[in-house]
Amino acid sequence: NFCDVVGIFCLFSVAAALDFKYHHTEELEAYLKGVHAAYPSLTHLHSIGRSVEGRDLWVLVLGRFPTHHKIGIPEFKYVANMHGDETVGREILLHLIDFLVTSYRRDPVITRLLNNTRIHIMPTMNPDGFEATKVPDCYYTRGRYNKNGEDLNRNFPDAFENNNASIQPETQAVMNWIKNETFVLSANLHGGALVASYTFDNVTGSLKGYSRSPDDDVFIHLAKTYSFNHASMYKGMGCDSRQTFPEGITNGYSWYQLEGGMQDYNYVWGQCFEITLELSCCKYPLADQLEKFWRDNKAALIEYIKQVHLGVKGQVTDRNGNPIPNAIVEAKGRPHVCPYRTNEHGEYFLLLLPGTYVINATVPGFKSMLKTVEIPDNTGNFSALKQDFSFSEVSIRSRAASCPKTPLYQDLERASAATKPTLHILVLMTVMLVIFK
Ligand SMILES: *[C@@H]1O[C@H](CO)[C@@H](O)[C@H](O)[C@H]1NC(C)=O
Ligand SMILES: *[C@@H]1O[C@H](CO)[C@@H](O)[C@H](O)[C@H]1NC(C)=O
Ligand SMILES: *[C@@H]1O[C@H](CO)[C@@H](O)[C@H](O)[C@H]1NC(C)=O
Ligand SMILES: *[C@@H]1O[C@H](CO)[C@@H](O)[C@H](O)[C@H]1NC(C)=O
Ligand SMILES: *[C@@H]1O[C@H](CO)[C@@H](O)[C@H](O)[C@H]1NC(C)=O
Ligand SMILES: CC(=O)N[C@H]1CO[C@H](CO)[C@@H](O)[C@@H]1O
Ligand SMILES: [Zn+2]
Repeated sequence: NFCDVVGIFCLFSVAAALDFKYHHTEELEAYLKGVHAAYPSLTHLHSIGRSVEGRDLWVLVLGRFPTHHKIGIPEFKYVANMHGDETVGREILLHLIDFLVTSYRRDPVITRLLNNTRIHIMPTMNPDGFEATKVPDCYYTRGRYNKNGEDLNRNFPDAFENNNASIQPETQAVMNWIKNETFVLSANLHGGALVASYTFDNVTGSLKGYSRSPDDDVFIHLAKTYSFNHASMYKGMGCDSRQTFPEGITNGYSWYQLEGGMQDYNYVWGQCFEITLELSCCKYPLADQLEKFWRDNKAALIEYIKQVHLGVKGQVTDRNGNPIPNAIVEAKGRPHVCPYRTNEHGEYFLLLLPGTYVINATVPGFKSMLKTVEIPDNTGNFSALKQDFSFSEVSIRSRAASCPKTPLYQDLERASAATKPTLHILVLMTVMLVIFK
């Protein structure tokens, strides 16, 4: 690590300093600042905004180029503790940080992972809710909500329905952050159950109990990557006998419907595949269990990050080799209702399982370019397949384009909607289950 490399006595012996205990606001900030001071070239620490009570929303970025995006290096994120009383994720992300920085240049796999991935870690999205939860408690408490009493995982613009909730500062900060970075893959850490849940959470009409996205196969793979690398999640026992999850995964809507969730927002408007990880039956367990939670999740957290290298990536350029932003790049047969577009560097990233795909790159106003790609099983390779597109007839930058933040799937689904689930079933499900995701 850094201390070894420069051969000085290290003031911040981070590994030894990180106990298995709960880190409150000041301790969490001190820990993150200590890591950054000890590993200044491997980490970047910044606050993406403030909570209602003015606490910083810290993000530690790790990677060979932590301060900025590099072309071809995908951006990954973990967000924990958006429900302030769900605390396991908050602590295990600190241990993940500790593990990553201390393994760099020692463990060849972690070294390659950090050399080829930019990893953003937000241990708490709801620091006020955490501080409001005074003592460990397995069940739901008011600390779930932010200081204004809003559930942050119901607070995002919804793809299916107008979401009336007024956007909270914590939500706005995350929305700005998502807009600012080209995130490709993400997970959002919760507690109160033991399952990996994937998009969609909401739906218009009845889809026979399953709200399928065009990338359902990829989401199932992502969720299973977590559950099967976890000590017990894959067994699907859930937390009580009334609720089992085969292979430790579930479609979000199949479990229960929710509106304004962060994972649907990431997928629809952030071009980022996000899943929701429920990591503990007890929402806020005693600190003496944290070491076991870290052990149970460590391999899964790492394997999940590696999945950011699935599929295909590349750049779209014009005849002068200049990047074309806002070009639409999609795999044929899996259109996103808000089409995925290249970033300011003309880059695209599409998470796809191994197989043959036709990639369609379209610069609005010009004709499309189609390329058939054979995506190998190369997750161990720390790079997606590379496939660039060069538009010889284009020499201007395309106009800026964006999707409106209004519901998108509504009309699509209503056209084919079957009967809606009856209202009393919805209400019952909501009352019973609203305390998890
Ligand atoms: C990782 O990057 C560092 C810094 O550029 C380089 O010295 C090292 O060889 C790389 N290691 C691997 C395994 O890619
Ligand atoms: C919430 O949204 C619905 C449908 O968009 C609208 O009819 C209703 O008036 C809104 N309620 C509030 C309190 O804004
Ligand atoms: C957005 O990106 C810029 C440039 O990398 C950075 O300075 C700024 O802090 C970022 N803001 C957020 C909210 O992430
Ligand atoms: C390629 O994508 C564009 C933009 O989404 C679409 O209009 C066009 O029909 C697609 N072409 C094919 C052959 O799928
Ligand atoms: C792994 O990456 C190397 C270079 O980055 C490439 O030559 C090789 O074909 C890749 N292997 C697979 C299986 O994708
Ligand atoms: C269109 C639709 O069914 N939207 C639903 C999204 O989720 C909320 C909360 O469960 C429902 O009230 C909406 O009807
Ligand atoms: Zn939660």
